[in-house]
Amino acid sequence: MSDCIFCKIAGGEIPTDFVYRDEDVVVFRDVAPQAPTHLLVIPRCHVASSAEVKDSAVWGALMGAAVKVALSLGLEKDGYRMVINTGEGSGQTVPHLHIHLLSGRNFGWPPG
Ligand code: D5M
Repeated sequence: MSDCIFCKIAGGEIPTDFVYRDEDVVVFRDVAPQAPTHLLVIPRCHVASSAEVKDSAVWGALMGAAVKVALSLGLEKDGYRMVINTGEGSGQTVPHLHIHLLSGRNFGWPPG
């Protein structure tokens, strides 16, 4: 999608230091980190939100990449949290599906 900032990041139009890339997924650092480690895991294809996923293979690619990156960084030692905001009411601000991968501090429950 031409005016989607995450499509531009995935497509290389916006220079980005990727933490991980494969043919379906890219992972990069959140510009406004909410934890010492705060990564965004996104599909290369444009999907507006989790509610818009039509192909379940997207979930396999996204979750597989997220856990692979988490383990490669040793985040399981202190724990990590994955968050998917869906829709404005949840706090979603960028309408391109993304998993927040957060670690490096204690997280409260229930989430705010
Ligand atoms: O999360 C959207 C997240 O995307 C939010 O934490 C800021 C981040 N963001 C927005 N633009 C950028 C760029 N250009 N680089 C890195 N991170 C970015 P949401 O769940 O939609 O609120």
